Amino acid sequence: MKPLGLLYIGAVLEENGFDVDFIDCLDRYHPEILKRKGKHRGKKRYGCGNFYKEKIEKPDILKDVKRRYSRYGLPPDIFINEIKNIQKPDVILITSLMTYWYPAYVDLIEIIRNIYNDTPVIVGGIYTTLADEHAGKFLKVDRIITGEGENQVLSVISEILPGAENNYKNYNSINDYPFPAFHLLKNVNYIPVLTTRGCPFNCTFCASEFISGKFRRRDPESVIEEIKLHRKKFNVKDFAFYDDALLINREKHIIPILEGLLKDKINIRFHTPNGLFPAMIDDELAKLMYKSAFKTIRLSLETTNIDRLKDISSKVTIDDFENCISSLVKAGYKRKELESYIIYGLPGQSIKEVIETIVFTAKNGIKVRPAAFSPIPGTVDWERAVDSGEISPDANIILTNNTLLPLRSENFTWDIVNEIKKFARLTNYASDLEINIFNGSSISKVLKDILSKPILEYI
Ligand code: B12
Repeated sequence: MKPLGLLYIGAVLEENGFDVDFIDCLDRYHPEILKRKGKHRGKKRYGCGNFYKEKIEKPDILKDVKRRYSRYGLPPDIFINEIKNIQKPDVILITSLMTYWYPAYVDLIEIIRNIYNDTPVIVGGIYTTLADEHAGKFLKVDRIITGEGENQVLSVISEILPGAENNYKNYNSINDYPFPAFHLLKNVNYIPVLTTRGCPFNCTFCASEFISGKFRRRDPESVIEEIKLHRKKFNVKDFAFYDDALLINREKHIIPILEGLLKDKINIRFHTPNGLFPAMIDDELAKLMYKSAFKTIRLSLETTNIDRLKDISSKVTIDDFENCISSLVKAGYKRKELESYIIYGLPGQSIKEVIETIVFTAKNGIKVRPAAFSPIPGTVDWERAVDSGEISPDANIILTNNTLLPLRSENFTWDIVNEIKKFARLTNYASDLEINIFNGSSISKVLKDILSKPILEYI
């Protein structure tokens, strides 16, 4: 989870003559963090790993929830040292990610205000874009920016900074943006890449449309140049695509990008933590992905309920999904190397549907990653959640956290969510061992001892 948006903003500022200092609050390798890490588990494959966290007091609204509440990333004392160690800035820029992390932005701004009371502070990002009114109320800052920031940051600085120029560069297209300023990070162990902005689909639960606007693709040549440059500059092998719709217009986009990179034999690996559209993957693309060393492949399935698939956006059918798996297997992937995202907790969704979807992925021999629904204001599923009484239109944004689904849903209680996760772990384990646990074998009987009644009823 790299702050890619802020690194784009950093690059724009540097390109326009600013000196930039950068504090990464999610730096897992900060020397002070490493000293304190305690139970903090170490590195995982491909540059992944756990964030440092500290248990903190729960906000009142969560007092009765029997779960720990933690702050992830740099604790305040380390952050304060960091900010005191840099030269007094003329302007402070902050990014925001998930909306329901807003208490962290509030705390951070309070700390900054205690140190630099008269320095202008500008905040942008996903939270300010999706919840601008809320941000305006809760964040004590000079400016709140919504949407893409590359041009806006320069015009806002021109307005609010005494002595700033007003003839900064104007970026006419995403191809004009400089490459993100990864050199500002202390440890670059993998690199995120964004080859497009936005998404042409309009899934009922997704907010991409409000964040990124119209779908746009970068020129393949520029993406190739960026990846080659960063491979060399930071000596990293792992590249993670952050695109919403990486495979759209594949003939003109991902295919030339991958073919261009293969020519140079630069020894890199790709990861797709944000799901791929299965309908776009046929034998040809699967072969190219295998050759290009795609190592983490996550496919957006969402559900096997045909009506819901159509309702969500019609971007995938069960046939598309099965054809995609068979193309990937033909290309050389083992089934256990493939993962599918499924969603649970959508308004009106039954537990049965979710369990059936997990069973479907397990029968296909692939892994499943269940993702809890997080209602986002403005989306179709937000309206549905409001209409069904699951969430009040003026609910505290904290309650939209995906982890808090059981607080909103009558069906998806804490026990059921735990059972779903346990069931998914079990089928994933079976996928690792390459065994089918649904064929009436003695193993399938053991399931009865492990799983609770409500889940077994659906198998
Ligand atoms: C890549 C991605 C991920 C990655 C990592 C994200 C990251 N960077 O940390 C992964 C796959 C890990 C991920 C996971 C999840 N994600 Co996600 N993800 C995205 C995605 C597709 C792109 C985010 C991104 O990096 N964009 C690229 C950068 C360049 O854009 P940006 O950050 O918006 O920055 C621009 C502007 O905002 C602005 N800007 C930003 N900062 C600043 C600062 C200043 C000062 C200024 C002026 C401007 C500015 O300028 C930037 C450049 O143009 C978005 C959807 C989207 N299209 O935005 C969802 C999204 C953010 N994810 C979402 C969700 C729900 C999740 C999950 C909860 C899914 C799940 N159920 O498991 C998990 C949660 C992870 C967690 N730990 O909590 C939701 C957020 C919902 C919310 N309530 O906030 C989104 C919006 C998708 C959706 N469903 O609509 N995600």
